[in-house]
Amino acid sequence: MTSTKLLVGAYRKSATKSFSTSSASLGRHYKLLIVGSGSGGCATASKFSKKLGAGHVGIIEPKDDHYYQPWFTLVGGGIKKVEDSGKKMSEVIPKKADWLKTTAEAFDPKNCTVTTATGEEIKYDFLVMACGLQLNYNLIKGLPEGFDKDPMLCSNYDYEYVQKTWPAIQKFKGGNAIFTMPNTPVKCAGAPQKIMYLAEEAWQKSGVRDKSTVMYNTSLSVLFGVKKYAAGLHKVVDSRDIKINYQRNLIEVNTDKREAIFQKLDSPGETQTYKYDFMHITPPMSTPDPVRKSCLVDEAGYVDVDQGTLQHKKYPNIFAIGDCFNAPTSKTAAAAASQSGYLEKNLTAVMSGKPAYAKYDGYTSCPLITGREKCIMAEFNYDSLPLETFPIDQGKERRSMYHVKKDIIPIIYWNMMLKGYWNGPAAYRKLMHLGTDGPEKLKDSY
Ligand code: UQ1
Repeated sequence: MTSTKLLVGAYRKSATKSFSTSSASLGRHYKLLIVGSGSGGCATASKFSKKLGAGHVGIIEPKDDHYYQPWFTLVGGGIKKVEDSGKKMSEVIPKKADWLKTTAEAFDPKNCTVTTATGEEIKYDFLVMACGLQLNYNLIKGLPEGFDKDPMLCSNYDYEYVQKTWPAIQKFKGGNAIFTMPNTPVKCAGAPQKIMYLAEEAWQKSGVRDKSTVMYNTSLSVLFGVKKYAAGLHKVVDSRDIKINYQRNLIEVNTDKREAIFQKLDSPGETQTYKYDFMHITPPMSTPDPVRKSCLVDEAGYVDVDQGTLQHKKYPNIFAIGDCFNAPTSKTAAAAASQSGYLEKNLTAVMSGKPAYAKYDGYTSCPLITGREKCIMAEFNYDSLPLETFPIDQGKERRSMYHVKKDIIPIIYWNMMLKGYWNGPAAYRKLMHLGTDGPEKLKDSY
């Protein structure tokens, strides 16, 4: 896996101005500094560099490439190519923003500075934390090295390991196929099971399904947190004879014996060992180490914001967007898109001396692919109530929703969201429900 540290200080000529912190002049000061150029960071940089003009927005990001991570499910399922999942960072960071190609190592919110890996202190008037989540494969004994030893271990969450998924699915000749979900919040909580449905379907077609047990070993005690979509998923699981083992948290992989050891969260101190012939692993995740160790986070290690305004609870000139904060919604790019609209309003207000006023409702969406050409399009809010865009029942498997996910949303993502022009589908939801009782009415029946 690429270490972010290795990239620190690297300097690449690119379309977007990029600064190595070692070669640029010291003592820089930005009106708005953004930490991270994932989906939330880019959308924010686009919106505010247009408003504030060139030279006033800085964005700290060490990586060379930006990946559209929802694509990885399709790569693992043999539907899309990994090469098409990303673009050069220089192409997605807006031209009017300064790209600081390094990592943020320390935060001093009282003095409004961020110290980078090269020791530069960058000053800001306003800070947006958009640093996402880090993948902690190393917290599972036997990983990450196990991925190099066993071709039947794969993981859609990582650019390298996702490339093992489809070959492993094709190689599987029967036995135990295990799909895991860890004991931490993850980005896209549906992804650990989407790949299971794609794999199971492939095994039905290749004829190995009758010789195999397909298991979803999840740390949670429910299949999905929203009743309506959990009901739809349970129908899928039952009809396809998939076994769900609740409260099982993967702690060790022994590649020599092909054994996976799970902590039994319902019987403290006990473990359970499963033989595996194929395993898809979703790793534990956390905010990046420097953020997790900073004073910006709550006890659980997430940036501590007001769940409505996304403003930091202690430092009013700091906001957060995307996967890194502690508001209780499901972490997805769709959530970040919706948040970007509220963040724009609130940060603009605070920049002109007014209070933050716009209240994010927790909107998030998870296109739950259940097979090639099938998808349950979950959309919901903080109260786990469905907030559906289309005037159809999205709790059922639908071909139309599969094509929305596979063909339409990537176009929206690259051409609208990253450029600051997509705040989620809320406006379209109202339009789509004109002439019906509307989603508000539908909500009552859930
Ligand atoms: C969405 O807005 C979005 O942001 C770009 C996604 O990102 C990957 C999504 O997956 C989804 C589902 C949405 C919601 C949009 C529609 C049309 C339901």
